[in-house]
Parts: sequence; structure tokens; C-alpha cells
Amino acid sequence: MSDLATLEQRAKTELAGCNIEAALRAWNTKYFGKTGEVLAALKAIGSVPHEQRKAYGQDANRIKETLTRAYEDRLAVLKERALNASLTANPLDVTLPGRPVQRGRLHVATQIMRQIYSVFADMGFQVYRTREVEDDLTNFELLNMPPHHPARDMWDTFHTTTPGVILRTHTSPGQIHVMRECCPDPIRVILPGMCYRYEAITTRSEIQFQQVEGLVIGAHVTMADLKGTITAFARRLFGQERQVRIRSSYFPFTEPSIEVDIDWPKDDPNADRLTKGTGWLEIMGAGMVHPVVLRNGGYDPVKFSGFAFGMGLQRITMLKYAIDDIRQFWGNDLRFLRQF
Ligand code: FA5
Repeated sequence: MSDLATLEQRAKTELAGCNIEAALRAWNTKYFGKTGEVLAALKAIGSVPHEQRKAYGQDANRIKETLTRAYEDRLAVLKERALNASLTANPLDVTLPGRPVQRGRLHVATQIMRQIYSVFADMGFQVYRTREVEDDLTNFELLNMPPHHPARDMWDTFHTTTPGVILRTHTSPGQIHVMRECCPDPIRVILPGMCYRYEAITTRSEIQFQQVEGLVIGAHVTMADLKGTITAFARRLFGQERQVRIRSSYFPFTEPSIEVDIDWPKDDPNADRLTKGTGWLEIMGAGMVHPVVLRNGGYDPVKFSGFAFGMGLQRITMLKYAIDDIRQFWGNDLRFLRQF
């Protein structure tokens, strides 16, 4: 009996000294584990002399219950203490607003591309996509530029390891693809896409840029239709106040050929630098489809005529927002991109 009293006292003192949960669990194993002292005391009931057995048994069971309750109480105290400690160490301010989720947006070039689609869709144009990797034949020869034609100098490009396979220098080879697919039906399409040129990068010229080609083929298509279409497009995209200038030019695949400029915003301090002092920036080349090209596309130039244009998407976007450097488009600087 005195052993039981000692056991109870010792267990209680040790329990009071347990200040962390791990120590408490070790205490529990020591007294209540398979070989624990409390279980040993209970097992010993059978070997106690008969006359003391009842009192011993009652006492052993009472100690078991007292210590179990004391253990549970101590565990609850330690858990609460640990919770309070973690709350004060890492205070959680539930009133703090959550971090805003970053929202993506369309690149400014894509936004303008979609505006261009919508302007031409209203004029009855369909979008036709063609390849970026072209053969020399379609990029040059079928557009009336045989090998060694001096006009090829205007469009130096990147070559693949397969001879005659290049990255297209303009969207004009798409004219051949769409004509061959649609012939002899009339055509009214735009062909958007990436172009590549091996040339010096400047504030107005990149080695990679997007163009939107236009092609209209029909029985009585005239230069007046081309002029009307381009002017209507420019008014819709830039507003009534901006000016459109049409100059005569030369392309091997159109005859006659023109180039189209838009006036740079007058109040922009970079106007002189970007327009080389002229006040204008060129946005496209255009003209009446050359009879050789019509024939290469399968159309009889006696019965059909057509116009084509190829505009630079980055130049158009620069003009719209007075962007002073074309390199911003692929620079991936979020400070630039977030403005649109
Ligand atoms: C052409 O590419 C002709 N294929 C356009 C054409 C199509 C003429 C159909 C007649 C009929 P050009 O090289 O001028 O032409 O380019 C057309 C437009 O693309 C330019 O006006 C300009 O807006 C844009 N552009 C040309 N080179 C670059 C460049 N390096 N960086 C950015 N934009 C460019």
C-alpha cells in the first residue's frame, strides 16, 4: 500500500514537471504503457495476500483513474499553451484583405490585331491563315521575283538548313495560297501573321514583326476600290482627324504600286525622331495585283483584276499610341505592357 502511495506521489510530481507535449507523452508511456508502472501495479492485485487484496485493488484503480484524469488535464493545458504561443508568435490578422490575383491581359499587338479583324470583317473580309515557313518559290518567284531579281535585296531573310526553305519576309506569299485554293471564285480576305527579315534593328524596324495582308480579286476591281478600302480602314482605326497619305511606289507583284503613310501625333515630342522630320510614318505597301501573279494564282488577268496590300501591325500600333520604340513589343517589360 505504501508502494502505491509513493507511486502516486512520484507520478504526480513528474507530471507537474512536464512542460511540453513530448515530455507528457513520455510520462504516459512510463506509467500507462504496456510495461508501465500503473499497469504493473494493477497486474500485481492477484499476488497481494487475500486480506489486503480488496483495499489494494480499490486503491490501485483509484490511482489509475486519478492519474489518467490528471494526464488529460495536463495535456489540455499544454495544448492551449502551445496554441497561445503560436498565435502570439505569428499573429494572424484575419481582417487583412487577401493578395489580389494577378490578371492577365492581351498583348497590345493582339488587341490591335483584333480591332483590324473587326474593321475588315465589317467590310466583308474573311481571315485566312498561311504558313510562316515558306519556300523561295512562293515567297519570291511566284510573286514575280525570279532568282537574282534586284527587288529581292529589299527582303533579306533567315534560311533553314533545307535549301529553298526560308522564314517568310512578308505575308504576300499567302496571296498565292489563297488564290490557288479559291480560283475561280472571287476573293476578299485578310492574311495576318508573323514575318521575318534579316536587317538592322532600329526604333522603327525589327527582325520579326506582324503584317496583315489584304487580297481582293473579282471581275471589276479597281484602284478606286483599293483607295476607298484603305481610307475607310484608316478612318475606322485612327479616327477622322488623322491624315492618310498615298504615294506611288514599286513592288514586283503589283502594278501600279503605292505606299501609305499616316501622320504621327503632332503633339508628341518624339515625332521628329520617329518620322525622320517628315511627320509621316509608312504603314503599308499596296497596289493592283500584277497579271503575272494573277496567272500564278490560276486567274485569267483578262477576266479578273484585284488589289492587295500589306500593312505592318507594329507600325500601326506605334502610330496609334505614339510608341517611340518598336523593340518594346518583344521586350516583355511589364511596365510597358500594363499600359494597354
Ligand atoms: C511588303 O512587305 C509588301 N509585301 C507589301 C505589299 C503587299 C505590297 C501587297 C503590295 C501588295 P514592305 O517591305 O514595305 O512591303 O513592308 C510593308 C509594311 O510592313 C511596312 O509599311 C511596314 O509597316 C512593315 N514593315 C516592314 N519592315 C518592317 C520591319 N523591319 N519592322 C517592322 N515593320 C516593318
